[in-house]
Amino acid sequence: MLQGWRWYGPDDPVSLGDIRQAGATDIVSALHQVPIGEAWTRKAVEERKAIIENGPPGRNPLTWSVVESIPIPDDVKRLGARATGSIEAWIASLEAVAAAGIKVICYNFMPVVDWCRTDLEWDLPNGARALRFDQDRFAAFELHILERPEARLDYSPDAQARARQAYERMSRDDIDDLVMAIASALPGSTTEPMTIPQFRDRLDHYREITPGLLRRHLVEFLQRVAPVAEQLGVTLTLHPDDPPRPLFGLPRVASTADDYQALFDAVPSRANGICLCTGSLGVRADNDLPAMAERFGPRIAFAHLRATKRESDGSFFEADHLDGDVDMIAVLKVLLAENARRSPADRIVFRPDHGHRMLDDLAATKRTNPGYTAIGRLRGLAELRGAMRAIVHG
Ligand code: CS2
Ligand code: MN
Repeated sequence: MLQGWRWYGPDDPVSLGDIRQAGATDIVSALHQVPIGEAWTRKAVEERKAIIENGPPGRNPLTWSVVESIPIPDDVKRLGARATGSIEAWIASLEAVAAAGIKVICYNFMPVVDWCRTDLEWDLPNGARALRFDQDRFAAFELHILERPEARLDYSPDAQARARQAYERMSRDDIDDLVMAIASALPGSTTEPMTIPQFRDRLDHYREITPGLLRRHLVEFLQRVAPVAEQLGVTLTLHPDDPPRPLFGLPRVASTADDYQALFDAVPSRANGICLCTGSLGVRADNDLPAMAERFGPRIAFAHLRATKRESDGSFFEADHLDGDVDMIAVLKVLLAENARRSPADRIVFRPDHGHRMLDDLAATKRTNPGYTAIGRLRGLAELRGAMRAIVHG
């Protein structure tokens, strides 16, 4: 498998030189500067590719192998095939990417909020810091900050009482941090940052969108884009919902094996693929990750390998890459076997996802993207690499 690393572009505090030292060979990047919904130009893609691939002489080469993500604008999620202009712009971006020889594109279909956490600097017992989704703090946000009218129906009286206590414990700064984490869009998010009033408006736009309708819109989108991707030899990989369950009363349709199966049945094109994110999917105890890797093997072009640890109330945090609830060794075995069956041009790219903030990255002066520190991900990648080497060695 190819060792990938997400790079946010020239402003990323982690440099391409750092990535070479981490031992990764493949870059996962996107034109994050382009507003959501605007078509990427071939020129802009070529410029980014040149920055990545024309490294200093004598240094290990890097290849831009995966685009993560071309964002899907809100109207596609709400209107499906009727969002013609947005789908056409998305196809133009896909064509620009394909013209640069990049064969894998990641995307997701989460409405209003992309990946979601309540804590970006949660202290681990070893002194490092992790990302966390705390169910009570999340409920406190919905009930007392966003004040979503129907939210009460989603929580038992007991959960509501815990949310109130969590809210009452928060200082003004805590509240600001929580709003920032949830509403201001985390790094790489494919949804827009929002103020609280904008958040309420966006939720309002989704009133009529049932899970069935959202799935239909995803299928309509794929029916339009997959033939173009197939023609160009590109695989589209759908990133799972993070977390893989409805949030804010909004439907989510990429959370389980059944969700993915429904999409593959509706759009059998070989361009219709999956980004196997073990951390996102692993938040559900009923997602059997080695079984999913086995079942969808040929459709996996890209993998995010990280591990989450679930708590009984629905909270979870990002554990060390080999020490969460997912059986990472079993997943690696399946992926390595799948990869070995493929031609060299078709190898699976994986990246470590969401590392801890640790060692020098803890310095207050250090600018880091939550989950995307150099050292934490280097640790994750090194552990995965060691495990893979041991598996292949037998
Ligand atoms: C991550 C996100 O949530 C996750 O597992 O991989 O960082 C991801 O970048 C976004 O959801 C967009 O793909
Ligand atoms: Mn992921």
